[in-house]
Amino acid sequence: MIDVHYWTTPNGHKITIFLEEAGLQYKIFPVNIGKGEQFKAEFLTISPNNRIPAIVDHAPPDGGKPISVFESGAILFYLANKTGKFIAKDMRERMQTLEWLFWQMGGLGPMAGQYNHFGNYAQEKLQYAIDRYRNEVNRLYGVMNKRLADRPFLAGEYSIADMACYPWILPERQAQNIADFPHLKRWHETIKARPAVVKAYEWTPKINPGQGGIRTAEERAILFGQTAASVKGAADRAAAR
Ligand SMILES: N[C@@H](CCC(=O)N[C@@H](CS)C(=O)NCC(=O)O)C(=O)O
Repeated sequence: MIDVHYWTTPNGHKITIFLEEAGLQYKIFPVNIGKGEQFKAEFLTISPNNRIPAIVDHAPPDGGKPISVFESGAILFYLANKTGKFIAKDMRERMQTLEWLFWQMGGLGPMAGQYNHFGNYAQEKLQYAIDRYRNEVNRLYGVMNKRLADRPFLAGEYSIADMACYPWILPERQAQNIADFPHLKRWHETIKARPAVVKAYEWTPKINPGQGGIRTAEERAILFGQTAASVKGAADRAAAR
């Protein structure tokens, strides 16, 4: 059994997609990041960066004690290694999968995240920041579109690289016109129709029926007001218990 510490966000969806695709047994532990549950002491012991997702695998492949993993890319890599699925065995193809996985983790995810912040969430509209991140997301869409022009998936067969990227292609939220990227559009539609992907997204209305972005001042303060003091505060609270 795998415990999934999860919220209904793109990085959370990556993991439920893998688990559904691989048919692994898992249990969802919701971490409501709008309410600050990512600062609970028990969560920080497995996810010291106070971010979802994180997993605990009670039956790791080495037969040892349960293992926890945080960072969605590391989790996908762990699960691919555990199951031997969605990552190529051939060294060259395997490296391509990792290249595109790291590309998502270091590029598409952070840049789209910053666009979401400045374009959708920030109350003060800073045109320079909005343009900067919308353009960068546009460039990254172009990179993916080109890559997908002559292959069905990012690294040969459908893999953890596709699972990492898919939840982050949100053209409307990212002020992008998907029609400008026909190969990306085809790839996105193909993955969206996969039964495991449909199932993975069924968690959203169950866990977070009011899904719809950050609305309250409290949610803003929790998510956008973090400093080192937030992490230290959580550690102090845990020590005082
Ligand atoms: N690089 C991390 C990013 C994780 C991340 O940013 N998670 C967001 C939700 S998508 C989160 O937990 N936010 C809580 C917070 O900002 O305190 C990963 O891929 O796992």
